[in-house]
Amino acid sequence: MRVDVVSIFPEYLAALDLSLVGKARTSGLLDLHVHDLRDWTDDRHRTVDDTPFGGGAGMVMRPDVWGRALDDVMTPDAHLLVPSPAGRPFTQRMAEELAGEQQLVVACGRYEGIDARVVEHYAGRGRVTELSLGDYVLNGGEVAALVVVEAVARLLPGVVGNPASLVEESHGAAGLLEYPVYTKPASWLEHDVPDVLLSGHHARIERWRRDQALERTARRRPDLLTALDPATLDRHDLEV
Ligand code: 6GU
Repeated sequence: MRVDVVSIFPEYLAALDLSLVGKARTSGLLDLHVHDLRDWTDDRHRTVDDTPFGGGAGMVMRPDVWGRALDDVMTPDAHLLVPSPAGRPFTQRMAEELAGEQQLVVACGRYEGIDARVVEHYAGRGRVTELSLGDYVLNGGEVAALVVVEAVARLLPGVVGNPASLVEESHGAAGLLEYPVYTKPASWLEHDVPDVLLSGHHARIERWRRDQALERTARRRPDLLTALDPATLDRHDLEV
């Protein structure tokens, strides 16, 4: 997969050299390019923003600069992502869909955002998604670019060493939060690992983990429980 990130702070994306994403790049599974938006400015001050029509606080990013950048970077089948607190919530389902794309282009806005005609223009020619990380305000789209690239890259075949670790995680197919996990030592500061996990009884361990996942989800994310397909629940689940 090819990913292009355009930002006025390309150094912000340096973290994508590290860890699993960094390895995916060096192994050729992820072809990632980070661009400086100012490379597409045409004035001595390398201006990317101006005052908002209609008045109000802050500055808005100019559509002409973004248009030149995106025309250069986007291939005909690119999916354009525009991080914004006003976007659709970014979810694991969205990451799964994006993992099937040929090219993702992330347009990182700053200030009060990008002139709305940019999304309008590219939405008329291809796929465009404005996405939000959650209900809070960040200073720009760079953190969202890091989040999207990491969430999508780990779904690409071969990036995560053991594909089984993608199966039983939070926001996976079960629609539940993940159960708690433990390792050695079995006793630490008077906190003991639950006996069932030391029992070697696989059916009981599996049942205990499912109960924990259900309880956790009910307490922390009741919205996820109500969204579950009742057909995925077994008789025992209804007693938890
Ligand atoms: Cl994607 N961008 C900005 N600027 N703020 C946000 C966000 C994105 N998601 C939540 N807050």
